[in-house]
Amino acid sequence: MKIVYSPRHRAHHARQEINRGELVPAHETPERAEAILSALQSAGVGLVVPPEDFGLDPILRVHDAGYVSFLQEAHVRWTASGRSGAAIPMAWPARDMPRVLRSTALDAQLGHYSFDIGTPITAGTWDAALASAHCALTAADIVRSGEPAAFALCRPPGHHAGHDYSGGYCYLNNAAIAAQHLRESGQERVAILDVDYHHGNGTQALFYNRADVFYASIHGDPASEYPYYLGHADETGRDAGAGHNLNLPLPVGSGWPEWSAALDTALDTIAAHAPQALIVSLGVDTFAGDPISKFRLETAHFPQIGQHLAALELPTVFLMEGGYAVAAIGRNVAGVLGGFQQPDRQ
Ligand code: OKP
Ligand code: ZN
Repeated sequence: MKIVYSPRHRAHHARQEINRGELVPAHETPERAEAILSALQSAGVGLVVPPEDFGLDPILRVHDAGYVSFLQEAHVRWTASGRSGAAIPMAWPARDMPRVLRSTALDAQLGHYSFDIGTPITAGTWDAALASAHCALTAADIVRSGEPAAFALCRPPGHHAGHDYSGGYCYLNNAAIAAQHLRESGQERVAILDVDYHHGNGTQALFYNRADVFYASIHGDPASEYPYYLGHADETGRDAGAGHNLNLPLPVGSGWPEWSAALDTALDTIAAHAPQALIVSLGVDTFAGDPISKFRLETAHFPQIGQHLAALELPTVFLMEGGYAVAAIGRNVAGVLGGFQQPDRQ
């Protein structure tokens, strides 16, 4: 399958993040994408192609225009106000404060357009995020044109970003942008399967009241795991979207037996919704060696994930989300895609 990749991801490079109350080296690094690219090339997964330029239109079908403008300007404003490094939010409205943005202060806007402190905006963040979304759109078009699958090597990731907020290393919701694009180019029903360790709160929220995009996620139980405030099993959709959201939270420490049982449930439910296309939010932070996650999948399990997905026999857009064990991320992603392409060989 084709691999859609842009070196523009490198423009987004935060050196540090705040984790567990400490300033630590960032986990979401350019090396992640480079490691995936070289592993996919070594494994012969497919031709590497650049993203097409879709401009802003398909982004604005999902995200708020004020948010998109803010992302483009935030770091320039940060620097103009005499600060160095990345723009980082530090204040958010509490429940009894109005959610409408009245202040023109940069710090008010940083808080308004985000939900955590871990998603810094650097000089190149906007360029990288836009290229990442264009990778997802290009992969969607490749599949729409008749190829059975494509892989978008998205970086930064997207599944935590909502209509008008960043968070969890995410700025633009690549999966949602690809899903909306498929919807508007004629696919009546699209399913998104999110296998990243973390619940894709942004993707869920964007489609929560819609029946045309089904969202299913297998993730660390938000009772103890990020993003904490969304991803519980009783969130099943609202209004027209009732019954079109499936959360399968698993306890910390879960391994292949529990995880693959949840995958079977997710795939059965997706099949019952009879979508015309599948988008896979592919995170490999379910790996036992992941530094910020707590499932116990081994490298040998990733080809089996691909194999299970192939059994759905749906046009499939894979796009990259998380995975932070850089030494293993390439082989784990190559494993999923290889298992999908050659299910009999696994
Ligand atoms: C992004 B993706 C918990 C800190 C959590 C954010 C994690 C974002 C994961 N100690 N920090 O879903 O892989
Ligand atoms: Zn994750």
